[in-house]
Amino acid sequence: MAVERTLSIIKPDATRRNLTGKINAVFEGNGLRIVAQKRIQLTKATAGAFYEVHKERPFYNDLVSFMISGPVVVQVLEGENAVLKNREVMGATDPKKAEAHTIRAQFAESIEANSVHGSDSLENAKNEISFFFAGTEILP
Ligand code: RTP
Ligand code: MG
Repeated sequence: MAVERTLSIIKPDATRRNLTGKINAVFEGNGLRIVAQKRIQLTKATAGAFYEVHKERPFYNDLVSFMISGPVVVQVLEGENAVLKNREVMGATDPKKAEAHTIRAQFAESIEANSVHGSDSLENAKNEISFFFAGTEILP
């Protein structure tokens, strides 16, 4: 297995409920190391650009509004198989369908306010990490 990096975002529903530490404990407990992290307020332009791939989806405008409704924590997670590992730890998009031990099953409010984002492929992870972080901000 290869050591990979993936982009994670703790979404506004979770920062609002003071869940950053609990979510980070799940990452760290599953062998994902937080090698970069910052709390930021996304703008409509930034959130819109980040979710550009979903532009034609019916939930796009709502998703952008939700993502700018409060601060987010953007982070780089590193570990063996980090992209897939993080997707497993996050659980299904819809918390009702997520396995019980996952972040979304434990913390998400709805299919939209689902507490975390995680890159879905190694290629997207590289692009998403460079969207938010300079190389010098990542400290393994
Ligand atoms: P993410 O990109 O945030 O890691 O989540 P994902 O891959 O599990 O889900 P994706 O299909 O990429 O959708 C991105 C985000 O859009 C919101 N969403 N809302 N209202 C809806 O039916 C709906 N479907 C998706 C969620 O916040 C989802 O995480
Ligand atoms: Mg996705």
